[in-house]
Amino acid sequence: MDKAKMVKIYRKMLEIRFFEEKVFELYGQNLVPGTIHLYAGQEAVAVGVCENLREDDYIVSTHRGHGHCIAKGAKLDKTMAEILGKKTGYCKGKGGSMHIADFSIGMLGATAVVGAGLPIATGAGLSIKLRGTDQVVACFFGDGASNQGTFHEAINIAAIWKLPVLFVCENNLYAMGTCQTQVMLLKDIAKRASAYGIPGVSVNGNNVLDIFEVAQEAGKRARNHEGPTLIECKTYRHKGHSRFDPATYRPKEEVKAWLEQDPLHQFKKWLLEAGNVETTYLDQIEKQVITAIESAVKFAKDSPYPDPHEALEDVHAEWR
Ligand SMILES: Cc1ncc(C[n+]2csc(CCOP(=O)(O)OP(=O)(O)O)c2C)c(N)n1
Ligand SMILES: [Mg+2]
Repeated sequence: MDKAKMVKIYRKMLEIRFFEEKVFELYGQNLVPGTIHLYAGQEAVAVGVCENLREDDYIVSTHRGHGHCIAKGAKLDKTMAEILGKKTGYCKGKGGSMHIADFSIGMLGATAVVGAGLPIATGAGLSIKLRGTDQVVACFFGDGASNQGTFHEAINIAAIWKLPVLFVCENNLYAMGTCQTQVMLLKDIAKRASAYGIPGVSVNGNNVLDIFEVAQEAGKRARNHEGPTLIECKTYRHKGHSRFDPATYRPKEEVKAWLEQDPLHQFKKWLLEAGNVETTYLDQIEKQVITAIESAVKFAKDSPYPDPHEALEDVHAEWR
């Protein structure tokens, strides 16, 4: 990987982290309708995977999806406007944080229904196969979602038909307040891949370079029409499940240990030590990202809310 690519990866991870911090702050000011599910701590997954995708590839996201959108190339201002429910947002303010989508960048949608993204990804994979292109789909979902029936059905069909899907499980150890150990005996969710006859790989979800490599391999396999891969990224969310959750169910030592493995700090350290990148250069990038986020917030705050008369527009498809 060349230096420009490494720096691009750092910038993207930083954009996601600072974006999330801003959303958290705006929520406190009552500017975000509904709730929010923060992605801080999991940035390496979105960026490590999406840096292997082309503009015409697809992603399918979850309730914790701001990071996936930004990693796939969503503009910060339109994403922020959507989260604030403004007319200038990607879905004219009607999707909000949990139902944001933008087909023009291959972002097929976030969904608040746990596990609902997997069949959508399989469907997109089938559409690619029928159209005969070499696109791929990356489907993000959580450890909790991997216990839904949709996980089994979607992966099994994708395996049988050799569909070009990267099933990316973000195992952050918890589904709301439920720890993985309370609901499954398996330690590695990737092992479930063997039930479908496809490769399954567990990777350090806080190491962006490791994820990049695994996703690269899975991407090649998908583009070569060899079928899907299940990638389990072991990671941790820094905050509670949603804005309302103080996450007191997590042992303090566990939180401390994971915070010490912050993906952003680890990658910065690596860039400075092994990547041969200067501190001053990274400081400069940090300033640019802060400015970009501030301008996105201004854009969103200055934008109007949709008119109540538009409430039902774009909600149902036209009958043709
Ligand atoms: C079908 C369904 N069941 C339950 C819920 C309530 N719910 C929302 S998020 C969530 C936990 C999801 O956990 P996981 O898949 O691990 O994703 P994470 O929140 O950790 O990113 C649950 C149970 C829901 N939204 N949809
Ligand atoms: Mg989880």
